[in-house]
Amino acid sequence: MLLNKIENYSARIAIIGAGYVGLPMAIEMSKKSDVIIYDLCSEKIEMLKRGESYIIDVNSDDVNRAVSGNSLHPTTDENALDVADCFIICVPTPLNINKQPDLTFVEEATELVSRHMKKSSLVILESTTYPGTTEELLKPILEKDGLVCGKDFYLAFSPERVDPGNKEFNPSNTTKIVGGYAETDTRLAQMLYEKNLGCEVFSVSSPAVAEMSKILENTYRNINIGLIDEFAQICHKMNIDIWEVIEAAKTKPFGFQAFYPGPGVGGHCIPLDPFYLAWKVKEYGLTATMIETSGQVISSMPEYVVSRISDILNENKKALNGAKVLVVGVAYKPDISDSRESPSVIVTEKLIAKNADVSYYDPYVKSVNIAGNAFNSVSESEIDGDWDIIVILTAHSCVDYKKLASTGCPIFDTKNILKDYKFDNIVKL
Ligand code: SAJ
Repeated sequence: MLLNKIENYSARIAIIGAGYVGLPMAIEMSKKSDVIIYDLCSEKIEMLKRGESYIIDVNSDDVNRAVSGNSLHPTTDENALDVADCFIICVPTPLNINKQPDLTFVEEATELVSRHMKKSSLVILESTTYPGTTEELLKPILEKDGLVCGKDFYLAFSPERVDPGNKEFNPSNTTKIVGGYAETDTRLAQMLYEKNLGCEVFSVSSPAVAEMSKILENTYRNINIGLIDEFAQICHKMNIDIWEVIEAAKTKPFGFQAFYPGPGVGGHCIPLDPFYLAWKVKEYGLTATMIETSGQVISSMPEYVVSRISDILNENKKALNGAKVLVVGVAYKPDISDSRESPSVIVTEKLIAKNADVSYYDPYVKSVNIAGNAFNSVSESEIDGDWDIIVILTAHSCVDYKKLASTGCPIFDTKNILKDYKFDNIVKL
């Protein structure tokens, strides 16, 4: 009986996808149960086998301990999944070029599970997706050999809540939402997380409720970031300091949460997840107006930043064409090395398209592909070089901002990280 196996930690868990969601969870769960972590990428799996981590929130000692302790089994061999009782799918859910959901990874992972799951297996999807995915896409695939969901296997959705780089919250102290196909499915998923992560588990009545709650979480962030980005543009035109406005609004002890403007929204969640819902609602003859509008504001930010850079150069009698520009920060947010969907990359591509001579400095990102070319970060010793403008796009905490502020070059600070330096050469978003 699966419930008994979960209760006595003898249920074997297979995590499909060794990324920023799957790996931290696998490390945590392997402290209590036997965990197989499967990924298509052999480099990742070989690193894990050597006890090495490639995820900022997972240290190699923990990987080494789990692997050498034989409680974590990294593999690219799908046949290793035959012994698993529980499958947790943690694969990417990107958008395609037309901003439509691309569920290829989820579909392939589900097909993989269907080839190796056995009677009474529990299958959980964690990848962020539109409401309905678990029951409309996964359930038919898993039932195709005549198995019946809720009887021959169990199915649930539980949204991942990983905040890359967050030092305070991790899988064991972040409440987990679970929504199963039926009560038994929910109960099994709840038990699996409670026993193996030790976190609070909040059960809901269906996978769709759980899927929608995750979309709400990330849409809430997307919309509020779009709002503050629009406020930043309005305040600049009205010659009002948006950063002072936010600090003032923050003094309200209730009913307000501060968000901060920037060059756009990066990462593989906030800019993408809301558009899973915006696409799905069209089936119901609806338009997700707020999501679409916020998306337009956010997507306009890189161009807006480039126009502000051009204005600053112009005030210094310089053209953008040929200007020596130093971009500080290409990661999509502070103190991480991930540059996926980074607005800094988009801004840099736009600067290059206008023939600016662009270099970048990012202590976390040694090299990055920009406009089809490989760029390497300049060293910290070069940041006080002879630049026509320095543009701060990501506010890593380890950068020597005193050195930057003292260069005397024009600086465009899109994250107000230089708020303590009152120099005329510093311009804020
Ligand atoms: N950003 C702003 N202004 C803000 C906050 C963020 O411009 O006030 C920008 C950031 O610079 C970044 C982007 O938005 O480019 C996304 O930042 P984020 O921290 O909101 O998003 P992620 O993708 O790193 O992590 C989020 C989680 N973040 C938080 O809860 C704080 C959470 O929404 C999800 O658990 C996670 O994505 C996910 O995987 O869905």
